[in-house]
Amino acid sequence: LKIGVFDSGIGGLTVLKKLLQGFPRGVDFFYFADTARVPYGSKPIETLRGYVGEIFDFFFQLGIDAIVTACNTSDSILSQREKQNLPVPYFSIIDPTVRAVGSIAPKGSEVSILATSNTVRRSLYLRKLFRYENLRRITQKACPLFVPIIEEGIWEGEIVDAVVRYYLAEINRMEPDYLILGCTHYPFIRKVIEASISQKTLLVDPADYILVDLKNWIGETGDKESRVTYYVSGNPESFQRILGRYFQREGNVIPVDL
Ligand code: DGN
Repeated sequence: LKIGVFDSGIGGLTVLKKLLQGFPRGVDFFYFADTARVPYGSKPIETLRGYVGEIFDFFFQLGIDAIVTACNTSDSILSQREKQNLPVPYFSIIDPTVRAVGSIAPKGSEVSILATSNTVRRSLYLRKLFRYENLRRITQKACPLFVPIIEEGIWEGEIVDAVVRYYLAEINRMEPDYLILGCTHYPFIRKVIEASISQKTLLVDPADYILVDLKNWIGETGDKESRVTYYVSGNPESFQRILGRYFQREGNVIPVDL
């Protein structure tokens, strides 16, 4: 079974990590990182649609069986119809997260979403969560500095502390019951975010829910060990370094010129 996983950069690795834990066997993962064109967070929507279309075409040439969106920004900019009309199943990261939070949150719960500027502009989380009557207040906050810092390999220390403090000040005053990490890069700085928020706020990592959806679809897998091939549009060496730091091992990284 061939599964294509993509992100603008290294953020989707936080999703891939959970997918590998969920599927130690039976899946061939193809991870595409558009590192030459990251960040996607504030580029014009039409430009991004072109990028995502190129990544999908690349996946189709590889003969993948399904697409897992490890990028909330890309998930936000595609229409429902575009997702449904793809030749292979498309797994949204936003939809299962909304369903999970909407169904577990007790009456009167407050939810906040941290995401890129484009995800906030498209407001998919917000609009979908609004349908749940048990949620009282839903807010979102764009954190455009997070992705460049994380792509730079800065995952802790004073720069991260300062930027987290800057973006989370308002949320910390509101003390929401749930805080959704609405960008797959953010789990890289999860510890810092966790340390800065109220004890009563529960952090939600959407990767947990896309995994559930994928599990339901795949069912039983074969017993050959799962493996990953990485494709990057940018510098393969710097991507390899990140893999070493994040997974404690190197990977098979192939440069691609889209
Ligand atoms: N990691 C992506 C997301 O989940 O939205 C986007 C990061 C970016 O390119 N700004």
